[in-house]
Amino acid sequence: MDNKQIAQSLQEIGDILEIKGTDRFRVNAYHNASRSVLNYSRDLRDLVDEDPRLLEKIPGIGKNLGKHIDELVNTGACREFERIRTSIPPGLLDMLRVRGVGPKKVKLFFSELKIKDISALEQAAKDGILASLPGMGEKSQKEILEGIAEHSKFDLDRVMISEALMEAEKYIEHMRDCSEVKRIEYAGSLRRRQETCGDVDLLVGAKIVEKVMEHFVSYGDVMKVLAHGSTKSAVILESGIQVDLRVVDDEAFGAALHYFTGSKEHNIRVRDIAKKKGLKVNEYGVFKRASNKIIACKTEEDVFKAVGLKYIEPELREGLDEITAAKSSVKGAKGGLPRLIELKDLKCDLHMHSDWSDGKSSVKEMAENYRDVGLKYIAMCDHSSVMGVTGGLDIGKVQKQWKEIDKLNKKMRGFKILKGSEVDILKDGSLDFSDEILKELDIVVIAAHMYGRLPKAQQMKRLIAAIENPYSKILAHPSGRMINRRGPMDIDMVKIIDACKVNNVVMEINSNPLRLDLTDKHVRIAKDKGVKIAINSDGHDSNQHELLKYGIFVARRGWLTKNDVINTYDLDKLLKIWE
Ligand code: DGT
Ligand code: CA
Ligand code: CA
Repeated sequence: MDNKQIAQSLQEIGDILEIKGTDRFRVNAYHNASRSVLNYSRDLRDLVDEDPRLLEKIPGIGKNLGKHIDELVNTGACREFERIRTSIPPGLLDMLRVRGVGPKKVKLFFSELKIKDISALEQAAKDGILASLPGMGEKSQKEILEGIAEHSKFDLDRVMISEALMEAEKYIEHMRDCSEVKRIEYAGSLRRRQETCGDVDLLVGAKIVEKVMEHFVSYGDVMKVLAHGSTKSAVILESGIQVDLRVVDDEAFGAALHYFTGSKEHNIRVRDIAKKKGLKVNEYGVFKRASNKIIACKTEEDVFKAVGLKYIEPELREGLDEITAAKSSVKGAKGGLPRLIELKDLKCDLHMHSDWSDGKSSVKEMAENYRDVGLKYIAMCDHSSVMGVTGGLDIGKVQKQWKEIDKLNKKMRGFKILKGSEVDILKDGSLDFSDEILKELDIVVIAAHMYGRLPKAQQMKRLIAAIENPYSKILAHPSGRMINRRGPMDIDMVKIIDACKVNNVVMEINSNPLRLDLTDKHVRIAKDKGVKIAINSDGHDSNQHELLKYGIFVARRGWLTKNDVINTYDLDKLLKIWE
């Protein structure tokens, strides 16, 4: 269990206690402990290894909780937590996942109406009886129905790519300890960099299979072994993620890697192309149909070449038009395929927060850490004043921050901090700063954080008014969606893209793995319409430049080259965009 999972357990226990009506003090203790663990800089597993008593040094964790966490870390479960968890009907916990429903409401619904799960809640809302409960009303009843509709749309069996990637990398590290493993890669949707993954597919090239399979199922984070076979095995990890393993002869690794990377649609199209050439493709290689003679299998490059295609990057293998673009008959080294942008192409990050608003690090720490990974400049974009809850900056504070930035810029050589702001789009589409401030800012990132549920026509009018503001430079997280948590605003994204084109506004790929907004599909539409894209970390911590890779994944899935992304520009060129 990592810190995040431990924090989730603590949060959940706090929620259960709150539903049960346990005293405030105990409830708060769990919730505070959860936050504290989440923010703790060291891995609790290391702490427990060193000395479990060190747990008590974490703010909000005393002797008792320390013991529970120790047990959780060592055994993957805690008897006390299990006892609490089974003391309420399991459906009550599911209800907490509906937007707008917290522990207090679950308690209310259960105690007043004996509502035990989401379907009973939906029925009660439809029957109109929720509205009459104390503290409720027609409006909150309607919101709950909307929350349930939204919840049912999420595919909670899929995990965010960041989680899948982390689990895959740890597993691969474990697998490398097995001397039989000659080659190992992850394949499937993770390798294609899809925003969520149904499972993690690992592929190993080896000569002797049994030892590899033994090593696979004996991994410490395995919760359940689903299959333990001679070519295939599958497990569920503590985190709930399923991992499939295929072991193939390392001589045929390329063919297997291509097959298991998919997508299924891509594979089908490749097979069709091969068929027309009298060839057959499967996970073992490319064969001549007539003689069954193998002609390629060692590397993916060999496989593509054998069927008359240029190498197609995994991110493009969705069975769309990548095959047509990759035909060898198309001129140029890459034919009709784009030379996809890479992480190393980025020169700047244009959307991040410091401790002036809701970030955790100082402007200086942000600048130094982003500089140390090779960036040449950043735009500090703390929130504007409406975002009071996140410590949004009023005009006075903004001007004060400018002084700090000027000072830092004098000291930092070969690196520049731009003065920016993430300015809120107000309900009527106006921006949360006056023109006097806006015109002084180097970078104006506009974003909608509130009023996400306005009716479509009103929402469109609002966003387009903001895009038309002459000071708007970048539209941040354009849809507002959060993966598995909150759907996008009710808008016509293609029209928003058109408005950005007309008004010379750059659209952001927000790299936070929970957002990944714009989506790959809309990125490609924006590119085709000639709208420039920014890839930003939206970092709230000086190490969150690490998130940029997820933005790059989305950009690559949207067929973007270096030229399509403004973060690859030198500062002079960047500022000319909006001249
Ligand atoms: P996921 O797991 O839902 O996020 O998506 P994938 O693409 O990782 O799908 P998965 O794990 O079911 O299978 C991994 C790859 O194996 C898939 O992308 C292509 C290949 N594959 C699986 N089943 C078939 C199939 O029936 N036909 C073909 N041509 N390929 C398949
Ligand atoms: Ca998969
Ligand atoms: Ca799979």
